[in-house]
Amino acid sequence: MRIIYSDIIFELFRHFSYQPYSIHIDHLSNTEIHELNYIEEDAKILFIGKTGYGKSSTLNSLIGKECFKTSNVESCTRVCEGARYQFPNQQGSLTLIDLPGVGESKQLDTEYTSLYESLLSEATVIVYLLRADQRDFAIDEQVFGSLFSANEIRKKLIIGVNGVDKIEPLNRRHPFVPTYEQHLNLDKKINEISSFFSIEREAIIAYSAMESWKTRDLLSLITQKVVALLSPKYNPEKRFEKRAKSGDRTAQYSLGLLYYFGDGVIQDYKNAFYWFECAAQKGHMEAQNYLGDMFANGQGISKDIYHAIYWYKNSANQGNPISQFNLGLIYMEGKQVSQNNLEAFQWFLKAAIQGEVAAQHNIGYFYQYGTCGKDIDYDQSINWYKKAAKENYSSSQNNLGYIYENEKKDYLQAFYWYKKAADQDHKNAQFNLGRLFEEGKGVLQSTFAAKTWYKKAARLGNKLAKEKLKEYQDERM
Ligand SMILES: Nc1nc2c(ncn2[C@@H]2O[C@H](COP(=O)(O)OP(=O)(O)OP(=O)(O)O)[C@@H](O)[C@H]2O)c(=O)[nH]1
Ligand SMILES: [Mg+2]
Repeated sequence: MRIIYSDIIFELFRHFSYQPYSIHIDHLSNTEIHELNYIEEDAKILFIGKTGYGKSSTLNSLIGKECFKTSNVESCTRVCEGARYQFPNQQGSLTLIDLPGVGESKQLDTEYTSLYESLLSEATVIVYLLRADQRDFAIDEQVFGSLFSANEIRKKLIIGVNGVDKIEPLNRRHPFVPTYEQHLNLDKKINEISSFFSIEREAIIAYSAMESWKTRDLLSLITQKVVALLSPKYNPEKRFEKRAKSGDRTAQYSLGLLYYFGDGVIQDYKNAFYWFECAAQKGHMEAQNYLGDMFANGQGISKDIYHAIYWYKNSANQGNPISQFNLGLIYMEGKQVSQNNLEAFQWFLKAAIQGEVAAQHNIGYFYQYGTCGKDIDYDQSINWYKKAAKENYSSSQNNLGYIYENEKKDYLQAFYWYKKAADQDHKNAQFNLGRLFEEGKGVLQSTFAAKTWYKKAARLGNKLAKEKLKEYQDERM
């Protein structure tokens, strides 16, 4: 079935006829086939440009058969047709798409240009055709200006300079090989095109469809671009895109993560937000937490603490300790919602029970100071701090030291915990340890050791340690 382009322009890619031809297999190297095999989608290669420049002829040369109608007297291609090469992985394919050419009449140009426009964003690579023997770029300049100004589109662009056999001075070698003079003129032509259209030379390829000269190189260039733009090896997002688009929430979450952290892709909060939201709506617990983060921090969406709480709660109620902790923090800090220590305590407790060390510390703190609507309870406090301290959470170790020193008067224990935190560069613990040495509590008195720890703490910015050191200096004077 052939479909006339104007019938269903927007549905074009989904509906138009792909001929069952495959690309001339000799035109692809084993390495190229191997690289293409990683791709699990259809790479669409558009051939566009002025009528009669050899779009259909180029496709015929790449396919190795006269499948597309060509003519040297009248504009020929009136419909969109394509030839598809299915990759050995049976998942992806490469489709070469022949389109009608511009330059026939003003009215058709407007029509065809809008046809091109509607296809560009879905195209993987666009091959824009020029002729080696052409001098006038007026129409091409217009088409370029209206179609290829966006960077997104330009990175898909290849300029094919067809008809190299027609470049002056003509030669009659058979098979065709350009002469030295033709090579020189071709080189000049390519430079001219490169600067006229502001396209790097690497994206320009000269060939002759008629003589099948270097059409293989054209296919190589197309393949390289397809691989660079679609292969999951170079585009990590491609690993998940297909499944994400078909509604797989795990793939949607993974895609969200890639964009959120810019992991192998350009960091893009809008995209991250989009994919996290898709996954979160489907109940993905971790995606719900990230969505909460994005609302809380105003990433990819305007800051909205109530939406943040909504998503954190969804995630927390599914048992996510990170969301439980985040909710605890929001209510404890009371910056954007009214402070509610009781609510904070309840969320922290849920997270703490699941082993979230920062939450265990906060529960310990609430019991140490009785700031959660409950009475001070040192035994409870010690119990929670110890859980976090065993995971090397230095603030809990320091607070344990403090309770043992000041409430339990167990200086050996105090020394033990301060030392653990001090060894992890906890500056307040270093100061506290210095004090124990100075006062000989839980350890033999040692001014030297006291000074050593004060110095460490002072270096990290502990003010009390600085004052202590100053006192020592003053005593000496
Ligand atoms: N000498 C020479 N002639 C070519 C070459 N490529 C195509 N032609 C001729 O140019 C004429 C037009 O080629 P087509 O392939 O029909 O051009 P098209 O771009 O598809 O044209 P439309 O379908 O009208 O847009 C045909 O007679 C081709 O034989 C080439 O490399 N060298
Ligand atoms: Mg044609």
